[in-house]
Amino acid sequence: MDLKGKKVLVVGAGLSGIGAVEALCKAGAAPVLYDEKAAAEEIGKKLPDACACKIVTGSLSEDVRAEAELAVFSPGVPVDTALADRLRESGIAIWGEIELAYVLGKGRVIAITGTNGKTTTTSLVGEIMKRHFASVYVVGNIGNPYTKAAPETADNTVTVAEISSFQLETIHTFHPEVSAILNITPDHLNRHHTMENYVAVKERIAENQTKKDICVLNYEDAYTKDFGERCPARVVYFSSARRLEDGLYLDGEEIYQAQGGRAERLMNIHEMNLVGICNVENVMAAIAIAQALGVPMEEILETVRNFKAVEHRIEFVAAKRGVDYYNDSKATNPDAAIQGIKAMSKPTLLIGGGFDKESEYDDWIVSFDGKVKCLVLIGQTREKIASCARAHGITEIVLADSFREALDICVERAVPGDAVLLSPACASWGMFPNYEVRGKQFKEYVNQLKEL
Ligand code: UMA
Repeated sequence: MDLKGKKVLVVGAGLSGIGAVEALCKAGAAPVLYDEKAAAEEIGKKLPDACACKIVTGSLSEDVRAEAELAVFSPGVPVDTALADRLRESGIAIWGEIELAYVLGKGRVIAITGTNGKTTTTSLVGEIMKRHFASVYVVGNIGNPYTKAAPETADNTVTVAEISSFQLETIHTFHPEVSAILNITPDHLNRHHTMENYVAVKERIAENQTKKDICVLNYEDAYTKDFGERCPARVVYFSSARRLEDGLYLDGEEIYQAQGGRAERLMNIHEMNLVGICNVENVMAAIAIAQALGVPMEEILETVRNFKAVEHRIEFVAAKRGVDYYNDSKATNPDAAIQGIKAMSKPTLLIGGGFDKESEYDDWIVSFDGKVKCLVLIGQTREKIASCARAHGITEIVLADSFREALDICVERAVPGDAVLLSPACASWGMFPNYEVRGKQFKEYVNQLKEL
């Protein structure tokens, strides 16, 4: 589609919307930026001077909507609203920021999704690519809008995109050369309503791929294993639980790669700086992706050996007064939080709770496995989690009225040899703008703790 002169309604004035407006301006389009809640003055400050654009806030008038020739929705804006329906009824296509970036961009594209592990895998793949290729962009749900990079991409660039389920709802022609679905467990059900919808939207990452492309899938996840049977791309599986005839797998502490039943040892997991089986899976996926792009194996493994944990993902912050503090703020759903508590080996004071995404907490509580000596709960979900924990026999539960109070309680109750883990199993919304702010506040608090 030629975007020159096109009137494009961009919905949402966060990172994604601002990125979309900038890219549209560069493409010669005429964007109108609409945000239901943010103030026009604040939005104006975020836009570069070169980007003249009409800003609309509050309710959207029929006139403005009727003028649009295309709509670009931010990922946080649902597509089952009255506005989306009106646009579709008028024959206006709704693109996401990912679709827009893909249409405007060039070069090779890798796309990584999954309920958990996306950011770690995307960062690692980005590092591997940067070592091998001259021009690499790491974009998407990782916090860096794809549209910022798209106008700069060229035939020789590689774009590594972390893609969320929200972003996959609004793709149309998006066609990565290599895609990956790391795992699918219940998350964002308030937005997607059913697990079936959530799985279907995750699978869309491969919908435009052909047998010339590759899709990397987890053999141990029932949803992704099943998808492998009908995936339009060539599938490369990885497994942390069994030997595969073809693909990557973990056997004991060693990672192997097999082809037609012939296996080659790649590395020992202790050569990595990452902890937990989830990270072994992320590494295997990253290796498969990088290999599909033609990066030599020794180069891939060298980068894996040097790669450190991503901020906010089971991140060791400091040892204070004999207590280890870990920031796992990125555990915004129960499944991610299971990985967090699994990685702990000491008696743990666990901070959980936050925004209610209608998740179930039973599996998370069961995974505590006697390690949680005190469960400190915050936010909208604290009562729901507390009653679930009680039902599973957990008695040491404290409800805190603020994040600060939760941290104070942990410091008071922890003794040398304990760990304090922020791994909330919930989104941060309602108390914080995002999980990064929650994690940074945790780290600031820990770092200012004095030794006694
Ligand atoms: N807004 C409306 N109408 C609505 C909803 C929101 O106008 O119905 C407005 C809000 O007032 C706000 C703006 O939209 O001003 C926010 O848009 P957004 O929620 O899409 O957030 P962005 O700042 O654009 O960030 C988004 C992603 N956020 C979400 O998907 C919620 C970021 O992922 C992503 O890094 C960024 O685009 C760049 O691609 C964050 C995230 O939380 C990390 N992702 C979820 C997750 O990982 O679980 C999916």
